[in-house]
Amino acid sequence: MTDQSQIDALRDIEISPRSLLIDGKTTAASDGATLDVISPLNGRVLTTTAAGTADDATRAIASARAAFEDGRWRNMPPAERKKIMLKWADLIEAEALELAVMGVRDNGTEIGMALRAEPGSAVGTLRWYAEAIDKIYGEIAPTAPEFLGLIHHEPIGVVAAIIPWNFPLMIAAWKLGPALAAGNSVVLKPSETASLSLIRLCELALEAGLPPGVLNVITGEGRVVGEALSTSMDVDVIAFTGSGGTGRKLMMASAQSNMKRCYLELGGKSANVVFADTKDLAQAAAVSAAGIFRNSGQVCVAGSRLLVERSIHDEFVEALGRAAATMKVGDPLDLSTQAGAINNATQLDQNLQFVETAQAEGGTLFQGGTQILRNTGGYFMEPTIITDVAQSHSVAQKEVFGPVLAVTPFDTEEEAVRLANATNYGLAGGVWTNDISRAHRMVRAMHTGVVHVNTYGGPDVTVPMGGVKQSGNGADKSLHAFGKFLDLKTAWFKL
Ligand code: TXE
Repeated sequence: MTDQSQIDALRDIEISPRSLLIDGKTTAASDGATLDVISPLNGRVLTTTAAGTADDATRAIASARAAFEDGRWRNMPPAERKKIMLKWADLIEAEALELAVMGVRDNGTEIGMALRAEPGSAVGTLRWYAEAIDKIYGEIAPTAPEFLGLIHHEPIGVVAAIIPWNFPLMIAAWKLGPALAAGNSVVLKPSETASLSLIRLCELALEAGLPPGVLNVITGEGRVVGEALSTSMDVDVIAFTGSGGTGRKLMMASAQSNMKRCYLELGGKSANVVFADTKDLAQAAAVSAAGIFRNSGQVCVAGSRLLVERSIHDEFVEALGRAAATMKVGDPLDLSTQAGAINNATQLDQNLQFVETAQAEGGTLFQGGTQILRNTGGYFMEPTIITDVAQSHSVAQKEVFGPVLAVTPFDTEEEAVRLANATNYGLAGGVWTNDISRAHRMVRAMHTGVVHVNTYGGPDVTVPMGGVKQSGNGADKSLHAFGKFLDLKTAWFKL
């Protein structure tokens, strides 16, 4: 168990400037430029990272390609690769506290959640995929006797993993685990506003024995290095989590270059549907509050639309409001904090703007809605509940990615389904009911990648996580994630 004094001992330690990682070596950007890392805890410069250039991205891609072509990783016996990945997970686990604190100072997530969801989750994910390395078999097709049809699974080549800021280690591990376990090489691009712990996580891979060039890290601006990766003729796969706008650019860049595969996880506007027959409404309210307000709503699957049966609407919103009001928002490095900082100033402004627009469009500000703890210099916002939201309102259609919940009542199951599906997104959702048949009907009817039933959040690495509609394509997690990083090859023999 971590105690507060261990965290406090790390909260102010100096973080040295971070470099790129190309071909196993740390290196400055080709033009020497750096980016300031601003801490959302106090608005101050924490350190700098290298502002990679397009040339740097090209060098990293070339290094990844060379590593792939000479087979230093993909042709290593599976048991050896497994050993290296397991050792990597051990090294991350040994540094979990340092990684979590550095990550929180960089991205603002509350430390209690960061410890579990960042190094904790990354370790579990990497171990899970490492264990799978020597358990993926080819297939023999059921052919006529004079033929033999073999199906091989082959690594694809160079994967560009483009990572967002909300859970950098967890989400990176969802890409790195299956991509590396499958034998590919990777160029990883962290977010400008959450790169520090992720760079360290990748350095640990080298310390664990991952051969140079197999994993390269390019920090810098998305429009520079991200674009260089997406337009490259020598990247085979993009594995991305981030905004829909960037997702579109990646698909266009793919079409205009080498038609590389683009796997996109683009967030959502997930409906959390509460029926009046829910067994424990108080618990449903508490879990629903956590499902939108933890990490200040900066969670791709956040239950950001509450659809609640009209007969319990007022009672439920009151209960949820009480749960939200008692959540401790503030110092992300305090173990008792339940919602930390907003990652960056732009995101905070955007959140506040959503609240204004929601009211202008006819919504009612039930609770919250303002920036708090200004004296810290950091970016904090109250958990916010907006009622009387119609599905046409922006707050019901657009991802806020902040602690803002939009509430809409419904009268029938049919109406609940219609409202739940009435957005362009389809990442996640929730259903609360004591009627097992209704729960199954809702799971079938909700057009999303994940449906939580009588809970919200927390599915582990054993199950896929990915969106439908404009929430993206191609799932992270589970054995299905290998499909993104392995090609099928048929060998057809005449016997
Ligand atoms: O995302 P971007 P931002 C949503 C959320 C949030 C909004 C903006 O709604 O408010 O996106 O966040 C890299 N080519 N999500 O600005 O820009 C960028 O450097 C290639 C939802 O951070 O999409 C970073 O590494 N790459 C979400 C990554 O893309 C580019 C998580 C994501 O940044 C690029 C985060 C380009 N042209 C934000 N431009 C989720 N699905 O959970 C930027 N990048």
